[in-house]
Formats: sequence, C-alpha cells, structure tokens
Amino acid sequence: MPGQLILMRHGQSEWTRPQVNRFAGWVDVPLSSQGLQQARAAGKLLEAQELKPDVAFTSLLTRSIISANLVLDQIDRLWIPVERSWRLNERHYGAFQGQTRPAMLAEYGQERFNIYRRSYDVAPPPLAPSSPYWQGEDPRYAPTWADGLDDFDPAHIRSESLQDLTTRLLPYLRQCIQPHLAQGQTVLVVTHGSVVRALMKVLDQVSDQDIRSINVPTGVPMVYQVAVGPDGDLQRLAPGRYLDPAAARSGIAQVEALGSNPA
Ligand code: DG2
Repeated sequence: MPGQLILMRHGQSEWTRPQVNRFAGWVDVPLSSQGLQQARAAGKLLEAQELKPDVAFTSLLTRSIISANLVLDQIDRLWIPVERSWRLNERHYGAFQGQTRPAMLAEYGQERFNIYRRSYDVAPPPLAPSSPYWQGEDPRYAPTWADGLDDFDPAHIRSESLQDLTTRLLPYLRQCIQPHLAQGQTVLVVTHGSVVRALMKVLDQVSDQDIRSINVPTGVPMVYQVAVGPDGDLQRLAPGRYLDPAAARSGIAQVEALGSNPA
C-alpha cells in the first residue's frame, strides 16, 4: 500500500532572514515572525488538500519543533505521535556556524564557498569545542539519548558534509520512518534544508553533481507518494510536488540569494 511522505523545511529562522544571514547548522535559533507565519500557512495547505498525517517527525532543534507544532495545530492534529531525533538535525556546519554568509563568502571566495555550502562530500572546517556554538555540553546530545541505531555520538560531531548527514540519516529513515510508510500511513517530516536535500537525493536519485543546484524553500510542504520495496528501499511512485509551487519558487530564489554577493 503506498504511503505519503510530507517533507518540509521549517519556516524562516531568525538567522535566515536576509538582514542577519548567518549559518545556523546545529545552533538552536528561533523562527522569525515570517517563519511562524509560513508554518501556519503550511498547515493551511495540508488542510486544503485534506492531508492528515498519522505520525510526525522533527529534529531536536526548536525551529523544526515549533514549525511542526504550528502545522499540526492548524489541522487539529496536535494529538498524533511525534518523534524527535538529532538524526533529522540540520547538517552540522562546522566552523561556519554563527558566521555570516557574506563573511564566509569574502573569506573563501564564491567557488570554495559554494563547495562548502552545496557539494555532496566536502565538509566545512571543523568547529572548535571552545566555540560558543559547540553542542558538546548541550543535554539534548547527552549519551543517555543514544538511539541504538549505530555508534554515532552527536555530542562529538564537529562538521558534516551532505554525505556525512546522509550516513547518519539513512538508518533512522529505514528503521523509524519507513515502517509507517510501508503500512500506507501519511508521515509528516519537518526538518531542515540539508535533510530535505538528502532525502530528495535518495528519492529522486539525484547525482552527487546535480544535488549542488538543489535548494529548498522554508515552510513549503512537498508530498511524495512512496512505497517500500522488498529490499527495504524507499521508492517514490511519483515525483514530489510542492503544495504551493509559486511560494516554493520564490523561496528557492531567496535561499540562492543568501549565498551570493548582491549584484
Ligand atoms: C540553514 C541552511 O539550515 O543554510 O544551517 O543555516 O534549514 O536549518 O535553516 P536550516 C543553516 P544554507 O545551507 O542554505 O546556507
């Protein structure tokens, strides 16, 4: 029986406002007022299309948790089970965390900056544990939270490429999310730009090269019809569709603009 996978990047955060334009990664920044509105609007889109999630998943970061709550509140489904995991966290942005995009662009130049921001297999320089943005002392990543999927320790991650993110994400997708889809359920995943890119790469079989040009708008849900194959792999039955294509186009342009010098 096909399942429905609703993927959404959280609403705009304070740090993705163009006036601030800082890399967040695992830094727990709040939603902006526009981001709060986007999340409520996303709930209305689900309502209009009668999409009723049976279960929801979020990262451990407030911007994804609040976005999911606002969506679920809008559709009167705050009561469904919600599971949170660091495996759905944004890509750890290493030493870029807390830095502005314009400053990193000036330091590294456009080509290197693009590689750090969008390549599949290159991670930004590692974050020093002395940084105020280091997550090592944060109780949400304490060892008691180990999920038993493998021996990754989120407290010690210092930087990630998209490939690194995919490696820590896939066991969670397979063991925690896919069983719901295999039963034909509707699953809402409210997460981050890089996690959505990693999932699109898997579902749409995007090459390592082509993934560089894919950007994800904030707060616009995308729906995939999926099945779980006999080998346990997730297969899409139809291309993913944004519930508001015009908002998605304009949101993608805004994300692109954050990483380039103003003309
Ligand atoms: C942004 C992504 O992630 O930044 O970490 O700053 O989805 O949590 O807002 P999100 C961040 P870019 O890769 O688009 O620069």
